[in-house]
Amino acid sequence: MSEPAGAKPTRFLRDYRAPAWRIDDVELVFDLDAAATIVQARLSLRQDDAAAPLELDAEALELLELRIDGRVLGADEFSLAADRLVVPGARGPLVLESRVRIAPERNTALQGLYLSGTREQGFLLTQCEAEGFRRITPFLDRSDVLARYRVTLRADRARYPVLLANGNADGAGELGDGRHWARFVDPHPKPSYLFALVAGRLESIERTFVTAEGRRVRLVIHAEADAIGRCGWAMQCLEQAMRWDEERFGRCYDLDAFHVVATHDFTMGAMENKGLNIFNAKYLLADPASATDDDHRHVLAVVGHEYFHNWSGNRVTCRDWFQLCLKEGLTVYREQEFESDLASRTLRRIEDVRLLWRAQFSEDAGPLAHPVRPDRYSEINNFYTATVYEKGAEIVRMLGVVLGRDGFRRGLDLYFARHDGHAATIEDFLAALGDANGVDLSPWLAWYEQAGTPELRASGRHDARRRCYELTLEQHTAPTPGQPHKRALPIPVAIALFDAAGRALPLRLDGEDADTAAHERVLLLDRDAATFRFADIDEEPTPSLLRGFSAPVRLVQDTPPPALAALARHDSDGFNRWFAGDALVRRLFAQALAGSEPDAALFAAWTACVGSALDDPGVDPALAAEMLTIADATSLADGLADIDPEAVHQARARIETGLAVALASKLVRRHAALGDLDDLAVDPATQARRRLRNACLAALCRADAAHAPLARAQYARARNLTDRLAALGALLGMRDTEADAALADFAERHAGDALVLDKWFSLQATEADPRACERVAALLVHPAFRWSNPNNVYALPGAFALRNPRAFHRVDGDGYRLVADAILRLDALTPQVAARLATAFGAWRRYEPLRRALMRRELERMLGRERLSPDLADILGRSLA
Ligand code: 0A1
Ligand code: ZN
Repeated sequence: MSEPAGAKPTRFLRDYRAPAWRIDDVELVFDLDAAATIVQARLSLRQDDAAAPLELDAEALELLELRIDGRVLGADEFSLAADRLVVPGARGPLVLESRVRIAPERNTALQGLYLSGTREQGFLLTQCEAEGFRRITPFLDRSDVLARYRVTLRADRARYPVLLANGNADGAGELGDGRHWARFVDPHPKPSYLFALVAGRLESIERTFVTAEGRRVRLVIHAEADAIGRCGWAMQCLEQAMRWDEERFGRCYDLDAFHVVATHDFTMGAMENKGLNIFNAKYLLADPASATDDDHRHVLAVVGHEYFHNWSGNRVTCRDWFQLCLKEGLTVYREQEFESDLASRTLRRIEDVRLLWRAQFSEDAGPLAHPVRPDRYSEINNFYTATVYEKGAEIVRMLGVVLGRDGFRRGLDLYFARHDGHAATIEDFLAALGDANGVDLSPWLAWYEQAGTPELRASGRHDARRRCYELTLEQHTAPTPGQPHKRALPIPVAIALFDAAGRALPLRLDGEDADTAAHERVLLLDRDAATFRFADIDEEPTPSLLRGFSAPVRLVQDTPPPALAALARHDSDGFNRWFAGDALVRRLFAQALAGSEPDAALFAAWTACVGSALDDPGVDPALAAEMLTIADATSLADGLADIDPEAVHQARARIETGLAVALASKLVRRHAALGDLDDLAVDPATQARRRLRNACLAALCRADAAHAPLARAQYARARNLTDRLAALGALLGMRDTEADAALADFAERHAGDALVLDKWFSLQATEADPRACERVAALLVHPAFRWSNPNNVYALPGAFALRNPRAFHRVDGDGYRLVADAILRLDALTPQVAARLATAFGAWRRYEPLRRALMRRELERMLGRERLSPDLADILGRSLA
């Protein structure tokens, strides 16, 4: 397959070669200025392959001077093309010195050194993952070149009072003429993608943390003056994350200072630069007035995630970008465990599985499907995907299930000990985990190499005469691009069997010892199909399968509805209670989509389960809220062909409204009973109750317009953002006469607060109404919307394209046109963001013929545009292939 015009050439994992040259030490001197920054680099290079010429990555750099061992090179001694600096005659070892000029304020791609905010007020910062460092200085910009860095920053003191880079501070002083300098030394060898600097007018808050090894560490969070007051929560999260990683995984911090910086201009969530994490403000700033409960938990998770990278990513890094999941899958898993230990394990698991279904299963079902470890890529920035992150974390979770908590810890200890200070591969990871436990984990490589969501079929049969229960498990994975034939994968299936009274039965497989029987166990399906026979089972049991979602598969089970309903009421695994409810919803949805009246008994069984969760004070309110919240339209459409999003919406709405109507009186009661909450508390228990109260409110407003006064009153009284936004959403959803006034009030109240206005944009962009398209078009010219700001883009056209299937897929094609126009406009500014939006068109072949044709037309229109970025060209090319 050849690349479309504008795309970079494809790289293949099989072509990996160790670097021919290496860099041991790096000295950098920056003369910082938004319009023109001068970067001087001094690299100590070693040559490992005598035949290989010296080739450095260099992009968007104006080269001023090049020296080798002190001698200035003439123009005929090197060549500088679009992205490469070649010095054919160079022989190592040598010292290469370069001086280049770059223009941070013109860098709208937000990779390399760029300006956050305005030229007068903003600050300078870097983003180097994956390949941004080559936009700062010529370098071997690959993750298996690990070097020690010494960095000097020089800048005007008044304009750039704060100067930061990775590592420990190593002096600072005045330069005269109003300028000053600061030096940093990072003792840990690191790849260039972890380099960072920050310079500007920033305020800070500071704490001291003493590690379990006795190191005193300065923790400093930096933000612009108007935001520093919202950093306290993040600081608490950071301290918790550091302590947790010591206790759970024995990992301590390793520098004298840990800096965290917030920016409003960032293409992703945050970045784990060594000792100098940089955060999208969205994932760092939080207080009850300007952030929701979900935001508070996201800050906890992302602060944890970036901090945990210090070991899983930084101390042990990736050999090449094909191994991206090595650091991301493991770190997402660590982040999930952190939040599960600190807040609610069940809630986090439900949220992760919802995300997996919505984002990863759908990615795996279309032309952009790729293995967790891709074997090829054209633009690596396009592989920061749900597959690499979420499915990558699922694989680590499965290994955790199979090895057990202690075994997994032993394995991880060995992995960190073996590879500390080095760049590793997935094979290294599996070998360490396996060696520490005396098992061969190589069959698990298949999970990393094979794309697609496996389907797991489960069917059970009770044999009364032989007093046994036979469970047959079968797996099948459909072909994905480039992988027509799939192998069987090792699939851990956590299981319990319940008797009619809801008691878990002892699980003894035929031939096993009687006293080994546990009440929950993990079956490993490691071939196409297998039958497991449980002994001493006197009655037809209710199987609870895939407990805690023990594998990222699509479960097809023949469990009858009454058994699912029993699980939804009594399963001792909170996740599986919700999962059983979801299975009932999907059956009802299938009936509604087929145009038939949903089965009354099934419907009654489901609403009774949700109702009992609502009534039962012993049920975690967060779980009750989740049971009230049915799967989103994208996830309900999983596995369907010829999707008609309008029909999906109608079928889903019918079930959702039906539930709310059936439970109306219970909802009113529970909503009222939950009324008495501390508005400003954000502890997990209060958050859970607030979540349930707002889920009740949303359901009531769906059931009957007569409940509008509840939402209006909550809007007027709300003292925190969670409640105010929930009320606004309810009013908007029911098209209340006061919705527009409330929208206007909200915008006025939060004017000037970019993060809150982003929520206001998103709420309108995701309203499940075809007219959202016109609303989004109008909001694109709102004064608070800037095309150059990725958060604004994700909040408005992004939310519309990726989270409003009903309006995006409007049958007149206006939704598609709007988004395609937005993508083309963005491509000239921030290609990475444009490419992300374009994934909304990826699943085009799964829609009914009319929409399929309309989507294809937009894809082709975009691809026909001249001067596409490599990022966008890659997504469009793969989508149409
Ligand atoms: N490594 C970061 C995510 C990240 C990736 C790419 C970026 O720019 C192209 C920025 C951030 C993480 O996983 O947190
Ligand atoms: Zn990460």
